[in-house]
Amino acid sequence: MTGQLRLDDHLQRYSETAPHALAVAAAVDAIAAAAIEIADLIGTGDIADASGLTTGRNSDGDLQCNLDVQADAILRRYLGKLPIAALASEEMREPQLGDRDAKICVAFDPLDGSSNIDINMTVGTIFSILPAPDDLALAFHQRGSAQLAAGFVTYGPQTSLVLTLGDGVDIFTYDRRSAGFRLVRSAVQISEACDEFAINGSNRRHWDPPVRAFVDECLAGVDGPANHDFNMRWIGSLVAEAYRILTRGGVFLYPSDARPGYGDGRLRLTYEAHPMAMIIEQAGGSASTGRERILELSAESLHQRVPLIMGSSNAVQRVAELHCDPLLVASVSAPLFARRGFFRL
Ligand code: AFP
Repeated sequence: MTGQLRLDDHLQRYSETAPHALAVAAAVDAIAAAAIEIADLIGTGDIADASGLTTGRNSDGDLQCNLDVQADAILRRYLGKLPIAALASEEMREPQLGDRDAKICVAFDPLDGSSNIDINMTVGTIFSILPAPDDLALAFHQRGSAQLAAGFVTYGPQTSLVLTLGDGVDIFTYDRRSAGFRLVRSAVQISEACDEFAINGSNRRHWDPPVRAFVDECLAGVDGPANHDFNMRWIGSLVAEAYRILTRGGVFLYPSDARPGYGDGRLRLTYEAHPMAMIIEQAGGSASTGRERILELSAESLHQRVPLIMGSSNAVQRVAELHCDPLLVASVSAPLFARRGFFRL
């Protein structure tokens, strides 16, 4: 049964497979240990002032709560004990260079979705593990396809670690009785077909036409070009959306939009989109900006944003088709507008 395999046994087997594997396994083990401490901290909520109240802004201007800072410190404490060539975090202005002889670099978002903490919703830690380049100044300018491993932890009803080591996606859930992560799902696969879409619909007036056309197709359901009814979700927590897609398929969109500062969307390439894209593709899905495959991209700056459309490959492909073909957008939109007088041009 999958529930018997412990994470540390899984990592032990992997660590013997390649020269960098031992370093990758040690980093994942450290992140898992840090996650248990973070989960305990979040779990106390306002009892221990582990609230989501904002205390300021990080180096990139994002609102920051005390738990963002505490989670960042916990991860850096555990990872700091390992030989790591370069470390980067959403809460750090610049990467921190370390052991020049180390084989790996690690980037992470210590607490994604932290604006959900006060409403007791699932938040998470996202991480990306890369090979250490000869020139460490290039550590976080590598293409997403260079990643050796990627994963995220959900702090929700379960504390679960979603992990890819480059050979499929496995999910481990923390077992408080035995104080260890246990395998609950192996070789996770995302269905090609899509029954659910996730986007923050309040931004509709700011979207580019291809995104608006895709969402309108979903809303038109069996009455429109998709000839299929969809459900909609928006949790406001990337890790929760990703976990749902890994569980029952679907598509997540955080596109660029016309709001100031959202010309490249909201999500960061290095420590959000790259790791999520590796996980989604390893599970048989797709991850795109709408025009380019996320894993083909390399960051020009550490906190660079990128549009992210990820999940069931049929849906991601449809969004890409709409981005490539303005005539298709027009043909999709016209009947929808005509049929739905509210949008009559
Ligand atoms: P926070 O970490 O500031 O809560 O942002 C979470 C997030 O980066 C991602 O997890 C969500 O999918 C997305 O932002 C929600 O963005 P909106 O609040 O604009 O819907």
